[in-house]
Amino acid sequence: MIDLRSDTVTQPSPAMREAMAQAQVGDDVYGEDPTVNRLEATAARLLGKEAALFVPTGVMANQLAIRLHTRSGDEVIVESTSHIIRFEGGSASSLSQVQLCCVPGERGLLALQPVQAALRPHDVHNPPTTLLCLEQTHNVGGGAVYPIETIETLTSWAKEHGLACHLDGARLFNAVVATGISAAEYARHFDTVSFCLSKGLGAPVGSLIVSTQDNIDKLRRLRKLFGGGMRQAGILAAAGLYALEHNIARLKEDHDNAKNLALQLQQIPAVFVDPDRVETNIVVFEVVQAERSTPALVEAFKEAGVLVNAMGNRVFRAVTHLDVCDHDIDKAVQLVSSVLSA
Ligand code: TLP
Repeated sequence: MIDLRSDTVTQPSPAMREAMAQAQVGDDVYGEDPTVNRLEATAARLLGKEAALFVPTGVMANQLAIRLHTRSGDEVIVESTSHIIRFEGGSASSLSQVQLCCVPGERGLLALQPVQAALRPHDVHNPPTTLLCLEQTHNVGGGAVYPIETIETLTSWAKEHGLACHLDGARLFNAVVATGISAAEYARHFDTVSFCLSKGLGAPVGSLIVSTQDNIDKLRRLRKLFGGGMRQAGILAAAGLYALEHNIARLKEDHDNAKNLALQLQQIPAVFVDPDRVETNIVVFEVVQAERSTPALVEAFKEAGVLVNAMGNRVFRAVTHLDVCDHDIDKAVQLVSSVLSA
């Protein structure tokens, strides 16, 4: 089975498991896990921030950031197809009692003018807009990379208007590898940045959130409040350290595989895909075939031996990662082609 549903599906490699087995651990709620402390220091250094906090998931990282930067009744500007609105179970409204203002973007990327228009004037009728969240790379946008200039424009404007800025950088390192711009250069524009170890970086669990020391102290308390205080988490942090050391540069292979996948899919008459839009490790493609429904197509691909996720009406997402190689890509295209010509 060639699993292209997500880069979350990777198995920890034998070397990563060995690093986990050897990890020194302690009780992290007491701040005594040396491996977690080392991971947090490494993440802070990599992103050029004062401090970092290890959390179980990307969702928790985003939700902690929202809780940190807002008060109940505030409004948060997000892009309409962002992970925060689409895939986090409504947690921003449930956990932080904020309202999300969804601004449409182009492939998930916001432009200044519609964001400016979303800012509500100070008025007793209006919720205070206190936070802007961006996503790098953009998941539903097909792994699209925010140009650094756009980030600068949006965040400068936000700061001028008193909004805090959070980056959901679940796949920030894909952007780093695609552009050559450092994680610290991206991070410098934001008050908080989260990134995931459990996506392209290949760790089984974990995300980090980086910020000032003062914010991280507050987030540490909020993490406890959200039920995310972990004990001998060094076993997981060791996987994260291994991932940061060994699995960043190799993301280029995933990007090459994704581009190759798009170029080959483009040759299939029933498929529409624009390879020029494939900037990182996500390929969004459409099947132009009216006879079969979206779930029927997902099932047919699965029966043939390829797993992809449906993203819309006959629109699918294929994600490359460290457990698929170039041969798997060739094979996946053959299988998709055979399903569509059947
Ligand atoms: N994305 C998952 C699913 O939840 C859709 C995936 O398969 O792509 N931010 C972004 C941009 C993400 O893509 C994800 C996970 C998260 C946050 C949440 O991370 P986890 O799953 O660790 O909570």
